[in-house]
Amino acid sequence: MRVGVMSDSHGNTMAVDQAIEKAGEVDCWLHAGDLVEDAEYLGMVTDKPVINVAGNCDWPGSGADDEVIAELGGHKILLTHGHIYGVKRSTLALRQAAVNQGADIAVYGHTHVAEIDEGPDCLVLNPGSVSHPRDGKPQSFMVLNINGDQVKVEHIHI
Ligand SMILES: [Mn+2]
Repeated sequence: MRVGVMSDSHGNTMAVDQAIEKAGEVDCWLHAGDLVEDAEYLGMVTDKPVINVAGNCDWPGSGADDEVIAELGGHKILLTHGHIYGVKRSTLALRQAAVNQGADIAVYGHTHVAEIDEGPDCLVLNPGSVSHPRDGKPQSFMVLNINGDQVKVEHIHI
């Protein structure tokens, strides 16, 4: 299955549209927060299931959870924005939380810097910001190609 992953769109629905177009066919989307409204927009325009969480800019009262475990293609994915795990300093607490909950993939955002960190026990991913990158590179998102145990990550710039 193919899972689209985006984060930190911050109200830029034009960027969301571009990501949808570049992603091609996906089975569902994950949105790692900032903003919940953009995740709702994503679901509306694609007609695909969207799993999403609240970011720090969605606090308080967005109605979305701070973290979710998504079970997709035989994998357990911890989805969270990342601010509650201090990801701007380190992703170690996030990785540990994922492993503690039996997740083999963790997806976060917040830093607006893309990351693919394989590690021994858990694949930690940040798709980058689809709207406001902070790494000097173009806006980006990811697509996970899940085929049994195998997870191939496409990092796509828009
Ligand atoms: Mn944020």
